[in-house]
Amino acid sequence: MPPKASKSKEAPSERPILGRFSSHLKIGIVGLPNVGKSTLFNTLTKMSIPAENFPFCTIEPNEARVNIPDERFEWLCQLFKPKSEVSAFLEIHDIAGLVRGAHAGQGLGNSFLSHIRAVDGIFHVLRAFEDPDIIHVDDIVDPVRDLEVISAELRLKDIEFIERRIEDVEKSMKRSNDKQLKIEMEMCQRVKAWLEEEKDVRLGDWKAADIEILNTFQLLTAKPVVYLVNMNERDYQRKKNKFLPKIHTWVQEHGGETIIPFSCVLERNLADMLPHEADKYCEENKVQSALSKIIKTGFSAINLIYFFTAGPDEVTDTYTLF
Ligand SMILES: Nc1nc2c(ncn2[C@@H]2O[C@H](COP(=O)(O)OP(=O)(O)OP(=O)(O)O)[C@@H](O)[C@H]2O)c(=O)[nH]1
Ligand SMILES: [Mg+2]
Repeated sequence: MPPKASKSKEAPSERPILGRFSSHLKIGIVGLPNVGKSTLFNTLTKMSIPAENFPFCTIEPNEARVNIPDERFEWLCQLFKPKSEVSAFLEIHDIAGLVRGAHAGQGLGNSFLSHIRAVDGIFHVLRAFEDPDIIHVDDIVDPVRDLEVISAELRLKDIEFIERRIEDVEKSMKRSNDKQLKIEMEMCQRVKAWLEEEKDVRLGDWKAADIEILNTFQLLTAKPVVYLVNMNERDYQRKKNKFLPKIHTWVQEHGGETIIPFSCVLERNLADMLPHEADKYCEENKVQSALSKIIKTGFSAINLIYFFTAGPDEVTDTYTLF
């Protein structure tokens, strides 16, 4: 028997995006210590909106606004020559490294988890470069283990939040018969069970009413994620890295979000060159900066209003996975 019309209308064709509608979106750079987050932040923010076009461009040393590269916008500006050109922007936050046990206060712990709570989406930076001079907190470079560590920390923090919320709602229910409290309690129990199965909230099949409640929680695992894999320049150039196949498999098993390979070293070198030198270098070495793709993909991953075509998933398209 065919499904009822009303039911098929309800069925979501794609996973709903949790989050908020805003023209002021923030994305946080998250990962273990020493994986290249600040280096990426510094190169990304060299792409900042020029000061005269956008006041308060640099908010704090670890927060900056970058404009969203958009050829349509540039074309319109060239055509109409407006007095001021203010394009869409993304606010990027460089967040200090998380370590195992951060949810319980290890490392720089809890305060950084609260910084993650304040952003709309996450750039999860993974270290896929080996360099004995750059210490890895867990000694050996293993990005899949790192993915497990960070995602577990975010989930554990969410469980802690939900448990506290359950206690609060329970207290309120003793004082009031409000139907809304019952709905919230039921939602909290479902979210807690989901997290305890080691699943991230953003991967749940939530209904519109659920999402309305979920959005008030600002859970860490509800935030959209883009994985940025930092590799050495040679691997980036030859589109091959020994860790990439395993990262790809892990990501496919945990939501299948976009993976963007990049090279901090290359980006830093390009940022230090004059534009024509950088162009020449890229042409001679057959490489391209990944920054513009990173910004566009980050913006479209968290933006509920504008959608850019971020292009195909570069990993599955052009990278050697096996
Ligand atoms: N060899 C190599 N070194 C890198 C690369 N990316 C970053 N580094 C170096 O790794 C060190 C740490 O880089 P940061 O960008 O400060 O790392 P981070 O993730 O911000 O670290 P925390 O702020 O401590 O969490 C610096 O000495 C960088 O120069 C890379 O792709 N290759
Ligand atoms: Mg840093």
